[in-house]
Amino acid sequence: MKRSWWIGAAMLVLALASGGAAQENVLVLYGSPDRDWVAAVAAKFEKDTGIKVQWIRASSNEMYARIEAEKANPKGDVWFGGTGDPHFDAAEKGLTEPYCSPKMAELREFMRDPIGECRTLGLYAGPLGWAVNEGMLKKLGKPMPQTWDDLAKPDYKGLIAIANPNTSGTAYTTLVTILLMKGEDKGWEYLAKLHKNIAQYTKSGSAPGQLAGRGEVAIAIVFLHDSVMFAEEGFPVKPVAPADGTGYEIGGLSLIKGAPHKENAKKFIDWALSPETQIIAKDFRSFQLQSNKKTPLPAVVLKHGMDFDNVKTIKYDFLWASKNRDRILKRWTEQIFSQAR
Ligand code: S7P
Repeated sequence: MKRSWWIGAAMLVLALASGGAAQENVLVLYGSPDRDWVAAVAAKFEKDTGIKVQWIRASSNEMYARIEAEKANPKGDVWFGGTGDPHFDAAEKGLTEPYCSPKMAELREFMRDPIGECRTLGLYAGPLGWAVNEGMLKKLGKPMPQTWDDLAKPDYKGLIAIANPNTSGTAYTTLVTILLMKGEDKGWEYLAKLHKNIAQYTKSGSAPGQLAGRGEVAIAIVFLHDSVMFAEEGFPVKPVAPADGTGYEIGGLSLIKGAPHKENAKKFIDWALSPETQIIAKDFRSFQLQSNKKTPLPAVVLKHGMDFDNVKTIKYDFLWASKNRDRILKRWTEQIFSQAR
C-alpha cells in the first residue's frame, strides 16, 4: 500500500515535470503582418532561444476574431503585428493583458505605449496611401489622383481595390482615416461614393497592391510600405501619398490574456522589440518604420519619399478608432457594403 502510494506520487511528479517542461519550451505565435516575415521571426526566435514556435498568420481583424473566440480557453501566447486598432480594442475588452517590457525605453516615443498602461506595445508604424498603376491610368486617359476626394470621383469607377475592413486592419484604418478627416456625416457620404468605385474587396490588406500591379485595377488603397514593396518587387505601381493628408498604423504587439506559455511570451516580446530582431523585417520586404530607435528605416522607403517626414499625416485617434470599431464595422457592412456598385 505504502509502496504503491509512493510510486503513484512519483509518477505524478514526473508527469507534471514533463508537462511543465514541454510547456516551457513552446511559444504559440499569432502573427498578422506579411507571412514571410512572420515565418522568419518564428524561425529566428527558435534559433536564438531554443523555444519551439508554433505559429499561424491571419489578417488583423481575422486574428482579433480568433482571439475573441478563444477567450474562454486561450491557445495563443502573443499577438505579433497587425494594425493597432484591433490590438487596442482587444486590450479594452480584456482579451490581452498589459506587459511593460524592459525594452520600452528603447522605442520611438509615439510607439512606446500607444494607449497607455502597457496595454499593447508598438512594433512598427506606417502611413496609409495608394499603389497606382500610372500606365493603366494613362492608357485610360485618367488623371493621377491627388486627394481622397479624387478617389471618389466617377472617373475612377471600377478602377480601385481595397480590402474588406471586417478582415483587414488596413481597410479599417482607411475607414477611420476618412471619418476623422471629414467628420462622421460627410465621411459616411464619402464612403458611400467610394464604394461605387471599388472593383474588388480583398481579404488581406496588401492584396489590392497585386491587383494594381497586374493591371486588374488602377489604384490600390494600401499602406505605403506595402506599396513600396510592390514597386520594389517590379510591379508597375507607384507609391502615392494623398496630398490632403492620411492616417497611419501603429502595428501592435500584445500578450494574450491567459497565455498558456506566459513567460515565453514575455521573452518573445522583449526579443521582438530589439533592433537585432527588427532589422530582419526589411529582408522579407516588410518596410515599416520599426519601433526600436536603433532600427533604421529601410532605405527604399526614403528612395520613394514615403517616410513620415515626407507624407502628410493626420492626427489619427487610436482610442476613438478602437472604441468605435464594432459600430463602424457594423454600419459600413450594413449601409455601404450591402449597396450595389
Ligand atoms: O505586413 C504588412 C502589413 O500591411 O500587414 C499588416 C496587417 O496585418 C495588415 O494586413 P491586413 O489589412 O490584412 O490586416 C500591417 O500591420 C502591416 O503593415
